[in-house]
Amino acid sequence: MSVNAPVKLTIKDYKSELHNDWCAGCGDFGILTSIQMALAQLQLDPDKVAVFSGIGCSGKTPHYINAYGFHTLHGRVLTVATGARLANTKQTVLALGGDGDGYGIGAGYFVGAGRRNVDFAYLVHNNNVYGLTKGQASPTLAKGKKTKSMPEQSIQDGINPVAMAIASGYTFIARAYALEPKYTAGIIARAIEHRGAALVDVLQTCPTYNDLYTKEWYEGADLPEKRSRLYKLEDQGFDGKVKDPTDKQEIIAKKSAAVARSYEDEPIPIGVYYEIDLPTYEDEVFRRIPDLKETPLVEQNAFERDVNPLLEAMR
Ligand SMILES: Cc1ncc(C[n+]2csc(CCOP(=O)(O)OP(=O)(O)O)c2C)c(N)n1
Repeated sequence: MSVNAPVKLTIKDYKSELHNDWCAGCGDFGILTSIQMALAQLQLDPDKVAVFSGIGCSGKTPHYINAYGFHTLHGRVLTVATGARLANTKQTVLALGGDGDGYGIGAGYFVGAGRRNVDFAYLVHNNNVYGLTKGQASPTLAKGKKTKSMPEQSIQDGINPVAMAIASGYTFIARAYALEPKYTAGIIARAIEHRGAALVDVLQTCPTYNDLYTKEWYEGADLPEKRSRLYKLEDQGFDGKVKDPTDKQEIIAKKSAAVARSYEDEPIPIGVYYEIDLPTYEDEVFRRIPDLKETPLVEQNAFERDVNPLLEAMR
């Protein structure tokens, strides 16, 4: 082998040495493996990847990935990920957190990030509960449902993350299942490669607090012929990709089809619901401040910038 032969990165290259303290059988393990598989699939240098998380069991994920990482504040992961991406547009940015983090306390930021279309991939570990704080109902748990960690049935209805993402302006929207890492890795790789804000809502089991949506439930262990409660959109010929992003009618048709599928609850569709190629927030920043394209903010010396034209304009 030549000394200059490129080194092929494998899953091992994205694993950290830190001790993992998730519960045995947690769906977070499947999501972690899926992320590492996706990074290896794309052969991304760990130095060029930054992973941001909110607070929750899922928030520990960056600790277990060999890349840059930042465990931020509850519900604020998208604000930090947005800032980091804009400061260094040479970095691949992954944001992740729980469904409580993203769709509850972080819901306003969720909408704002979709509107901006900053180029990052956001993975939501959707286990229907607040895992870290002992299993209270999260925003995705439907009205009338009661997990073993709740004293009563949920008093309010659940939200629909896919429909919420469509309405907010995300340009890549998918759903995956934590215990199918190979498939989930493929979806995550597509979300990373997509230019713009990508959401992957990952259905995740919580063996400690959620006794309703278990591995056995998702995989239909109780159903005739053990028929899975999940199906893949592409297996039914569904194609959520907008071919002509200037065609309003096509956009409306594709958004409507995605929303309709997202309300199916048994079986639940997984796969890519919607995808469109639109200018990103960064494109607009580069149009206004062209030198940021070649030299990201982190590589510039702010003190050397001539701020006089800006001060003049504000006079
Ligand atoms: C501002 C703020 N409010 C509340 C909390 C307490 N808290 C920590 S994690 C969490 C919810 C975690 O649930 P989720 O986001 O679904 O993640 P999971 O633990 O299930 O991965 C809450 C309410 C906090 N840390 N900060």
